[in-house]
Amino acid sequence: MSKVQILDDLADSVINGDAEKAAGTSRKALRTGVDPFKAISEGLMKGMAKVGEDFSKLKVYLPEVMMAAEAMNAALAILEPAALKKGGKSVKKGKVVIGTIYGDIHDIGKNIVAMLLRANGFEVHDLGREVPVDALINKAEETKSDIIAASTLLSTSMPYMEDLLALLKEKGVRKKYIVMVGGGPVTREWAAQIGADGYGDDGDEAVKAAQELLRKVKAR
Ligand code: B12
Repeated sequence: MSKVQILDDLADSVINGDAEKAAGTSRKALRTGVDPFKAISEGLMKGMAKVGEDFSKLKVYLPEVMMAAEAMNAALAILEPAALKKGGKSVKKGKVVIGTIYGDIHDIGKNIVAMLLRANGFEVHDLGREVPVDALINKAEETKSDIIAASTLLSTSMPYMEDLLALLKEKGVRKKYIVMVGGGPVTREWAAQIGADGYGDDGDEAVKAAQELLRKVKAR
């Protein structure tokens, strides 16, 4: 089976919400030498993009989306260790606290960002989903992190990102941290408008922004 066919099968497994096929094809991808990062970005994420598109056109409904998410997670569980091994950066570049912000349970994108940061040498403290803003700050203080990264796919949870920045100021620790935001409804313009330091349209951009922002801070 060709590598292109494997990537297509990964996308299809997410579209069809077939967790077994997603896991099986992920194993096949690794056996065949498909780059795990490529399997995620050009296989799984393509599938999820199609599901999102169909969901907004009411071609599929919430149960199908839930099954797609299960398939995606089953595949990520197999691909992530291989991706981290491939990244293999042993020198820690910086510390990040990450979480999906309060009110939101979407965590696939956040998990991918966390994985890519780890694969690029960051120490990542992932607080999961529906994370209150004070929990993000407390963890950053406790772990002496450099970056606080918040994700949301819900427009109704975006205001909590503004709360995060406000609470950092209120506590007098805003300057201690690089704050990055991202996820579906979040835009570069909005991120700048609320006073966040960084934004990323996807996982690769998130890593680049984290690296660049940290470099600037360390050069000060
Ligand atoms: C899968 C999914 C679900 C799954 C989530 C499973 C899970 N464990 O995550 C389930 C079925 C549970 C779900 C539930 C709901 N969902 Co939903 N869901 C989706 C769907 C189809 C795909 C999201 C996804 O995983 N994308 C794939 C990942 C890889 O992409 P991503 O998240 O965008 O992440 C990338 C970038 O954004 C970026 N990034 C992400 N985070 C961060 C953070 C930082 C710091 C940076 C720099 C970058 C970054 O990098 C990531 C990797 O490349 C979207 C549709 C869509 N077009 O997005 C709807 C969508 C997000 N859901 C939506 C809604 C409304 C809901 C529900 C409220 C539905 C309901 N009525 O119950 C509930 C949410 C309840 C809650 N309290 O949270 C809406 C949100 C609308 C809005 N703007 O507010 C969407 C857009 C669908 C739609 N068109 O209406 N959903």
